[in-house]
Amino acid sequence: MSTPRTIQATPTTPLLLTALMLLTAQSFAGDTMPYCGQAVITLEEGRAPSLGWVDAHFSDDRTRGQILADPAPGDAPLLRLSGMPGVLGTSTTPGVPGIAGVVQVTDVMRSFGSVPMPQLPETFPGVPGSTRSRQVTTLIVDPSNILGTWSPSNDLAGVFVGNTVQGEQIAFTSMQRWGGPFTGVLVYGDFALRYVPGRAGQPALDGTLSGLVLTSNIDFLDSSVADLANASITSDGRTLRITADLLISGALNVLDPGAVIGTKFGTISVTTCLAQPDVNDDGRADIDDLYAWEQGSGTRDVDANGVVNSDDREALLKVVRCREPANMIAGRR
Ligand SMILES: [Ca+2]
Ligand SMILES: [Ca+2]
Repeated sequence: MSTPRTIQATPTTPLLLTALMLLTAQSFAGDTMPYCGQAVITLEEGRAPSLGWVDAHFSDDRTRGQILADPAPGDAPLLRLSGMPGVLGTSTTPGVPGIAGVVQVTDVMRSFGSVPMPQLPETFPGVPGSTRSRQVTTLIVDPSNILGTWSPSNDLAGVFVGNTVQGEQIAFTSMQRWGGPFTGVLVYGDFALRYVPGRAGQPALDGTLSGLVLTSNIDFLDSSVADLANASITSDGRTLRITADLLISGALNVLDPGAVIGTKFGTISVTTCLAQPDVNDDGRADIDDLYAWEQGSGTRDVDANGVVNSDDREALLKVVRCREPANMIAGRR
């Protein structure tokens, strides 16, 4: 009587395996890259000497020298909601604070697949101390599990994040210039949003850390300027949204002992659109997706905005080009 049962079991097993493999392939094909977006950042002035007042905000187009010398308020979006700026310090005299208030800046994200253009006389990736150090966006995530698929950065003494092991990041393109009761100015920017799992869930003075860290990359690379706390991290597959409080982090405290770690000094609201480059749904992003797109087959709305047009082709070209030859999505984790 045992023989018939063995025969019955044999065809069932491969069918089950096939079904499981199909399910697995579908889930891998959901990987996405941030293709456009911005961070709206509100900054509460006067929370520490090193955070006196926001003097100016500069775009990707400005060199390090221009950022130090150009007149306020700079060429990037800056909206003063309250307060009054002070008078900047010089090389010999300290700055004189105005009235601390709140300033909102908008910092444009660099698209995945986009390599920063050299801004003469500056080059890319740049030389700390003499040029900017513009950042690239490298994040590839499953929208249903953002932090679970965001590769981690190292955390050196709570001060440098991503200095030895740089995980994935969302790169921003602006530079903030601050005044305070010190000589000269302070500059924070070429921000990269990185992830340190060991910080996630940790209690801080003004909230609970998310593990996401805003690093500044001008002269002192990989500096942890702000921890994102009390965060909301959501995605519907088309858009990734991160809203959080900004808390003073380790690098600011090293620069300025008056900057108390964990103190809230603003908020951040990141909105990015997500590109889904696997047009032919085979679990990979490669040249075959471009062929499929050109032939009019597959999921051609790469930027998932509901319209198929040349923007989708451009997004796909960028992603496919920058992923050669390491173009596997399936099995990358
Ligand atoms: Ca594909
Ligand atoms: Ca589209």
